[in-house]
Amino acid sequence: MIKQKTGAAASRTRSAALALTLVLSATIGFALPAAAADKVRIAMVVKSLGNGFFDAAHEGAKEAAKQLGDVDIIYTGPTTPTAEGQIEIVNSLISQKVDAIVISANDANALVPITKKAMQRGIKVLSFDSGIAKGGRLMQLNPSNAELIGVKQIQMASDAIGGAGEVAILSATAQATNQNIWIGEMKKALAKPEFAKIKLIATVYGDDQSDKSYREAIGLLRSNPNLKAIIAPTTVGINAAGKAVVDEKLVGKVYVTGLGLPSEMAGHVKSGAVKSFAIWNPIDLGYAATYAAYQFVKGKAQGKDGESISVGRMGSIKLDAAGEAALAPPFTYDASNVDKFAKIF
Ligand code: RAM
Repeated sequence: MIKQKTGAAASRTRSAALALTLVLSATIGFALPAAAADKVRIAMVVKSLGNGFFDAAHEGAKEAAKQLGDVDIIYTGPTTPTAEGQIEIVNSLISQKVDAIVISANDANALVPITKKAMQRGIKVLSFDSGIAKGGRLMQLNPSNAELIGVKQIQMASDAIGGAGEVAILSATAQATNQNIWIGEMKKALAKPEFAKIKLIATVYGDDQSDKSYREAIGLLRSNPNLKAIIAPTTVGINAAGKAVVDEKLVGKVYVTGLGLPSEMAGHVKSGAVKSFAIWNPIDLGYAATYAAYQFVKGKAQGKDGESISVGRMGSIKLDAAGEAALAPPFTYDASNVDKFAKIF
């Protein structure tokens, strides 16, 4: 027969159980940080938070982390796209002793001293999307070939306006490495005979902020009555320009093109403000950058000229003499396919 425990015996059992719980939680308490310390900590530092393009890149980073199994992602960035904000963040990541930093830089040169410091402390620094100058990172992952991105945008503008007329560029920040390279390529493309009738009349900067980009687009539209197209090589800018064209009742008179996210651009294609735009897959870009960072941490990549780095489901990337590699060509979106891709990014 099971005897009921006396009060004293029951309380002894309770305290034994409590002691056991304490021992267990102490063990787990020690075990958890030890397990976390075994993990590779990769920080993704973006130009600024709240940008859908980088949210998609973060999705890719998380996918790579899940596949690799022993990676923790720290997703971070300043609230506005400034080099100063990123410098502060990198400084704090150095104190946190992360293993790697993958950064889309707000300035090619201003970040070099701080990322050099990070590398001296053993942190693997890679730039992706918007690069850091060669000495400040181990490699730069470009989404695609820069010339292709430049020509593509001029071609789309030309197609939209019948091959002739005034165009203007609405960019991100004036220091953005990637946009400045693409603007240079657009200017080279405009020098080609097939685009001789297209005239670039202005380049303005919306700083990858929706409100500033919108105001800059309105300014372009109001002060240039003969403007035929706004080319925005930024997902934030192109979205704001599409809205400005609709609000100014200029659909059919001014076309917007450039680099956009299908999820943000589907409405602008429907309104008629946009005929076509392009982009690469930002999820793939974030995935490949994270995967490459892991290879550096594990000593499987050094950043040498000609080196091939395996990037999981994306295959491998090859570094050139400038320590750069590129992913796939940009894809074009229009009324025929934008809704399908809007569900993805
Ligand atoms: C914005 C950012 C990013 C750029 C895309 C196209 O989201 O400026 O750096 O690659 O546009």
